[in-house]
This record gives sequence, C-alpha cells and structure tokens, in this order.
Amino acid sequence: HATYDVEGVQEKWQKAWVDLDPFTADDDSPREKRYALTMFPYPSGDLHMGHAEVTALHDVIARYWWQQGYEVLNPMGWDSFGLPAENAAIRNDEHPATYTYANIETQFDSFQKYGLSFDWTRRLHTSDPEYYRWTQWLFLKFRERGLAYRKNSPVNWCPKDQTVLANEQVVDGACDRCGTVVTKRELTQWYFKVTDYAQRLLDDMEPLHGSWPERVLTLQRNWIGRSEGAHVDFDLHLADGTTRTVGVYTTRPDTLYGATFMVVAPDAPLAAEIVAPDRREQHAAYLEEIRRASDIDRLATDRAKTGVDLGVTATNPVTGERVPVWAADYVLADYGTGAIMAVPAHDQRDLDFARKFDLPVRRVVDTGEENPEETGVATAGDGTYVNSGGADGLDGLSDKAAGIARITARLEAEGRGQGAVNFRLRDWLLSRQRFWGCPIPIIHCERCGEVAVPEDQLPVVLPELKGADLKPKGVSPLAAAEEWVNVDCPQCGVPAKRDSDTMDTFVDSSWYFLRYCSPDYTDGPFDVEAVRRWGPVDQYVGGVEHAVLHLLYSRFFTKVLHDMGMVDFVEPFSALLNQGVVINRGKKMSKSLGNGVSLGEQLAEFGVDAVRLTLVFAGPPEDNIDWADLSPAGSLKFLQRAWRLSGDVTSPAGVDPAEGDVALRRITHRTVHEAAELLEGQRFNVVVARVMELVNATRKAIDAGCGPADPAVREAAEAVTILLSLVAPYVAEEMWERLGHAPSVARAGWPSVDERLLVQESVTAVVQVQGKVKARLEVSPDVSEADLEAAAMADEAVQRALAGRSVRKVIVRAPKLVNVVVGA
Ligand code: ANZ
Ligand code: ZN
Repeated sequence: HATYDVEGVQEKWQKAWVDLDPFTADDDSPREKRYALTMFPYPSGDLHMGHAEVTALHDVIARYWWQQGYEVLNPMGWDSFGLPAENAAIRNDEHPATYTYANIETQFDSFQKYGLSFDWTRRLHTSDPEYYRWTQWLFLKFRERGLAYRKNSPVNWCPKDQTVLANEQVVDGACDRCGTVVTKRELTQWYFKVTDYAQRLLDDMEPLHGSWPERVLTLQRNWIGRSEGAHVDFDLHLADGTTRTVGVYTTRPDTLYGATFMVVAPDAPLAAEIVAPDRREQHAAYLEEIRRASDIDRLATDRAKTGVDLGVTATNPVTGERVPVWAADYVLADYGTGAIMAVPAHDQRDLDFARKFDLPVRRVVDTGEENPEETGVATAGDGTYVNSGGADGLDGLSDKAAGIARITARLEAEGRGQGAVNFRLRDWLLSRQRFWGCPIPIIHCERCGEVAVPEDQLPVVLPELKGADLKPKGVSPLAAAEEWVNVDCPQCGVPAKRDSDTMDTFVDSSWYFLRYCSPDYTDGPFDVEAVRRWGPVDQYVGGVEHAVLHLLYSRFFTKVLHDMGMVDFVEPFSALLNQGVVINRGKKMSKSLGNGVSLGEQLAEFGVDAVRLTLVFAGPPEDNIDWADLSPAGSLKFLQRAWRLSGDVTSPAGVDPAEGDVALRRITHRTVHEAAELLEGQRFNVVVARVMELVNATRKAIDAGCGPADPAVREAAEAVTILLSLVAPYVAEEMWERLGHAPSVARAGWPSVDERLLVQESVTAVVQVQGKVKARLEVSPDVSEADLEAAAMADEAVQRALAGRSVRKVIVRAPKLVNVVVGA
C-alpha cells in the first residue's frame, strides 16, 4: 500500500498556510459572524495532552463554521501574568518576563505545528503594557461606579505563597495553587463589589440552560447561594447595663420560639464590642485559637464545637425570655450579620453546641420523629408547630411557608424584623502581594487619600527589578522598588506612594474576549463597534475547573460593561462546552505515578493529524479520555486509507456527479447530512465514525463496485476530505490537492446535500391472500413486521380479496412478503 509522508506533509502545509492565511477574521465581511473561543493558557512550560485535547475539539467547531460559510473569529492569546512565572523567576533569579515570553514563544510554535485555525493576527498577552493599560482603566472605571473599594478585613492567607486568596481560590481549606492550608489575616485590600450583581448573576443564567453544562450552572447557583428568610432583632443586655439591638439572619424565622441562645462570630467586631469585661481574656484566647481554621472547617457539621460565653444576655423577641449570648467559630463573621439565633432542636450545629455546653433545647416543630433533645439528632423537616406561642403564635399550624409568612409579618408589624434575602456570594478580593501582575493604578497621598492615576498616565508599568526582591515576604515586592513606588501626588503634588499590590490574574482574564475583537485599539479597552460585530462569544470551550472563578468574574465584568453602555449583551458566553480530562491507565497523569504521556513524543511518532483524530474520536467531548484505551496507530492507519482514496479517483475535478453510482451517492449525501446534525449537537466522535464508514464504502465502490472512474467516487472522496479537514487538517489539505483542487480545503465550503438522495430507498413487498398476489406495496427496507402487516391489511385490494372472511393467520416476512390465510 502506498502511504504518505506524515512529516513532509506537515512541513509543506505549515509553510503554505502562512501565505494562504485562511483564518484571519474579516471585520468587514458581509457574512454572518461566529465567535469561537477557547480558554487561553498560562505560559507555563510547553503544551501538554490537555491543551491538545481541548484545542482539537474546539478547532472542529471553528472549522465547521468556516465550512458552513460563517465569518469566524477564533483568536488565541496568553494569560501571562501570575504565580508560575513569578515562582520560576525566583528559582532562576531572573525577571518573570523572561520566563513568560520564552514560554509563550514555545507554546506559540507548538500551537502552529498543531494546525489550529486560530487568527494569530489578534494574539494578545495580558502582561503586555498595551493590554494591562486597559485592565487598569477598567479598574478605575469600576471604582468610579463604586464597584472597586478598599476595606480592612480578615482575608484568606496562603502562608507558602505569602499572598491573599479569594474565597474561590480556597479549595477544601487549602490554597488551590500549592495545597497549603489557608489561614486568616487582617489586611486592607481592594475588592470588586460583585455582590451588587448577585441577583442578576443568578437571573441571567436562566436562558443558558441547554447551552451551558447543567453542572456549571448548579455550581454557580450554589456559589451565589441565594436564600430567603428574615432579619430578626434581638435586644442585647450588656454588662455595663446598656442595651443594644443586634440583627440575626435566619432562613427559619418560624423556629424563633425555639431560639434558646444566640451565637456571634468570635472574629466579628461585634463580639469584641459586647463581651463582658470578665470574659475578655477568654475571648481573646479563643480568637487566637481559631485564627488558623478555614471557613470550610468552621462550617463543617462534624467538627467539634468550641466557644466562649460572652457574659451577655439577649431577649428573644417573641417569648420575651432572656437567652445567653456565646461566641463560637461555627458562625462566620462575614456571612449574614455575623450573628445567629440558635435553634438547637432543628439545626444540628446548634444542637451539638447546646449539648456540649449544656444549653436548653426546645422542640418547636413536631416532625413525628423522636425528640432531638433525647436523640441528639436535630429535625429539619416539616411538621406541626408546638411550643410556639399557642394559637396566637404558630401552634397547630403545619405549613412551613405559612409559618414563615405569619411570623415575618408579625415581626414587621412590631418593628422587630423584616423579610430578607441573603447571598453567600462575597465581594471579590483582588489585591495580591505579588510582583508579576497588573499594578493597581492608585496613589496614596497623606493629604488626599486614595488618588486615581490620571488616565493619560496609564499604564502604570511594572518596574525593572532594581531594588525589588521577589521572594514572598507578605508585602508586595513592589513596595521595595523605591524609585517606582515614590511619586508625587497627582492632585496636590506632595510626595506620595503608589499602591504596591497587583491585581488577581482573574481580573486580566475577565475581559480578554472583548479585547480580541479589536486587539490593537488604542482609544479604549475595545472598540465598541467591533464588539457589537463579534460579541457575544457563540461557543466557549474550556475546563470545568473554571466553573465558578473565571466564568463568574467574566459574567460580572460583562454586566458592568453593559451598564456602562459599552456592550449590548449581558452574558459573555452564549454556549459553553467543558471538555473531559485526558488520563492514562485510569489515573490522572502525574509525575509521581509516572503515567504522563508526552504530547511531543506522540506527535513525533504518529503525526499531528493522527493525534488530533484520536482525541476527537475517543468519545463524547465532555467525557474523560483514557489514553491507554486509544490507538493513535490505528488513527494513522485510517488516515492513510483515506489518503489513498484521493489517489485512486480517476474522474476529473468538476465532473458532474449526477450520473454517478446512486448507491454510493446515497451514502455520501446521508453522511454529509448527518455529520452536520452531529456537529451541531457536538457529537464529534460520531462524525469521525461516519467518515470511517464513508471511506470504507468508497473503497468498496472502487475495488468491487462502480470503479474509480465513476463520478460518485470523486464525490465521496471530496466529501471525506472536507469532513476530515475539521479534524485532520494536514492530510485533508494534501488530499484536496491530489484531487485537483486549489487550496485551502479549510475554506472549500460544506458539501451540498441533495435532499432526494436522503429519501430512504424503498423495496416492493408482495401481499398474498390465500397464496394469490393481491397487492404490491412500496415500503422502507427496514420496515417492522407490525408496520408491514398493518399496511397490508389496510390495502383496499387486500380488503376486497378478503370480502369479509375472517383472518386465521398472517405470515409476515419483512420487508418482502405478507401472506394472509383466511378461516374456513
Ligand atoms: C435559625 C435556624 C433554624 C437556622 C433552623 C437554620 C435552621 P443559608 O441557607 O446558608 O443562608 N447562619 C446565619 N448566619 C450565619 C453565619 N454568619 N455563620 C453561620 N451560620 C449562619 O443559611 C442561613 C442559616 O444559616 C440561618 O438560619 C442561620 O441558622 C445560619 F432550624 O437560623 B438559621
Ligand atoms: Zn495629594
């Protein structure tokens, strides 16, 4: 068998594509637009199997759109600020830019060799001053709108990376980058006010059902964590004889009669303000003890309960009882009001606490289960209210919604509370004490306070390393770059200091998809018209690890920009695909397991096309791929088979296929038709299977059917080539040329489908009555026995032949024969 030279074909087309330039998106094209986006990488190291998979899948979509006649924007760039570069710089004692831009070039070369249809004219790097100038500009605009602010608060602190982390970057209590247990620290930090957009972030997800993975929507919904309940006011009686009103947030105001104590977060300012003098020392000691615990630990139901009695009482607003007030770390300072009413009978954490510290438990909802006071198991379900203020209260009622409504109305009427909505979502902490990030464009002046760097002085460019030591020490290395940090106040001119923190890299990636629409624009972050032309992203492809971080932040940015009148949509990504993970022998690839598969080696051995085909063919795109189950060698064999077709065709290019072999033509047209449907449904692996079938059918037609000169063979080979161009672009280009066409096959256009060839072929079924032929029916070759029998019995000629006689038996041999036997 003849085979093609994989390496040679790659080199040849790699060069040719530079001039052919098939994928530069034309802003002025009259065609309908499509925006295909894949998450841009961090420039750490070279590309790996994960990149190979996601980009291969993504490329199928982009190339399909081109073939369908859309003008496709498919850009790529680098998320090039961040810790990996900074850590490498510390290791190698060099500037982070050195590492970053060297890796970018390596990855760029690899992407190019991998044959992806990116529009490289729009390439961007978030660490370029031309880019981060606009990140700074956006920060200032957000600040003008009251959406960026500074506050002092306890923050998540990674002791290893020596930097603060957003809540989203703390996974199971550990830093999501290095795995170190996260602790708390008090710091003055910058925040974005995402909470202002909580309800809209929730509401705007509605239309995304069906085009975003349900799993991601659920994660976002839970992250936003909307709950309904009430704020209830409790009067606190302090040790000095004064009274102070404190609100609690509860989702169960209907259990208020069972609130037998109150708990405040030990680290909330309130605790220090109300604690009785003789408990102060105990409280301080307790604060020290809990400092290291993460929020997740603190909220865990199975954690041993600890706490301190603050020596203060509160009045339960419906029972009038005096109840004790404790501080305990299972209540978080920055959620709700940082104080709760404890209802031990119906909340497990409250019950555990009550049992540990011997506090009263009062059941107020009878669920038919045993009394929590005896079992130690809180009952959270529905039931009938008891011990709840008699008939004037809730006693006897057995409808939770009605109970909540009644007690809330009463609290409102008495001015002791009101219905409330609460969100778990926190504001986005964006300051980082790191060097390799976007500088925060603020100057701190002793006289004027926080002063924005004037727009015409942007970007605030990172300094050379002079004086800056990158080793993490808990303050930003920028603070030590004296020449950089010391400036005159732009407002009053006295000596002042630049803000020395940099922004979380998630800020950089929250708007990059807009920048691609006009990457060289100098009058703003993007040209509003260009975004109107290309936005929103029609298909976003990337990992599910970004379900709450990047995707939530990008959605937030888009909404703010919408409110600023800069974009006319509210959701940035109309559809989202989360690809699966490439694993090996059942396990995640890792150094320690020694099961890593080197992309470079696979490409060298089997070629780009075979590796891409293998990844696409492996299964549904959202499923994990086990490399051990796959056969890139088999993929290459198939590609060779396909390629041979292009050499066997002997009819000339442009020949009219209408006269060609109908059987083969039917297969070709059905394959093209189905492929389009499958591609729309993102069932790429099935498309590959269909192409394989078409290759087999064409081979059969050449060797044992109509022969290589039949125009239907050319038609089939051309369809194979165009379909293959989505997955295996190099060999497809080569085949297209061998078939006598000018390149590039990438823009050849989707093969047109003749509807008449899609109609199922029919066969003739004979219907006999008592062995005599009475009718002939045209039926589908795969008609069922039941359908064939029904059609036969409904036939007029058959009915006439039966003439009212009773039918004894019907013998059906689908699709060819029906024999009706009549009774005596
Ligand atoms: C009384 C009660 C009785 C509660 C009951 C629950 C069940 P979500 O849905 O998450 O909003 N809570 C309020 N603030 C808190 C804080 N800062 N730290 C820890 N827990 C806090 O939950 C709201 C519920 O979580 C509130 O309703 C409160 O406990 C608790 F049978 O109040 B509940
Ligand atoms: Zn000043």
